[in-house]
Amino acid sequence: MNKTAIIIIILGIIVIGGYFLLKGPEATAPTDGINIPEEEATEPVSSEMPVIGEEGVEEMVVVNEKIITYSSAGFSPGELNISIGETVTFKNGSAENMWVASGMHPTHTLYSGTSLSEHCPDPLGTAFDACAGAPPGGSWSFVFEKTGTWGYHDHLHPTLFGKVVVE
Ligand SMILES: [Cu+2]
Repeated sequence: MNKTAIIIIILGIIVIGGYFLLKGPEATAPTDGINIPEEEATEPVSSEMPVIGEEGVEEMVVVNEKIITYSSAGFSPGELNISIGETVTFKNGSAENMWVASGMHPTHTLYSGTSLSEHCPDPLGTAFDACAGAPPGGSWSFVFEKTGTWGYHDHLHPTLFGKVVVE
């Protein structure tokens, strides 16, 4: 056997050994919750699984987010039913800016009881009015804290509108 063959064999052993070292113990198949030995049951969850509260995980876990997509044809779905406290994200899939705002155009008083000139800008997000245009590919999110049927429109294209029903 020449040196090269020996080196190849040694490298192979290192690679295979390293693979098993990195792979760690075989994952156990999920059971129906019965007969899990106490040791396994108390083991921490696999590090590959996101855990709420861990650093960097908050962005991945968006609770109760509903999506409405905007295009040049309008908002889709045109009517969305949600529960109070839920977040609706309006995604701009059109080629122009999108300014989501509560009815009625042009004052936007329906949701907040205040007009555009009174509630904009709205950094706390209380008026259901983006108060600005989101660019193509951008989005705008709003948390609905009031029950009711809330008509809205694109302030830049007021003929395009929809409604969010909050229960
Ligand atoms: Cu408007």
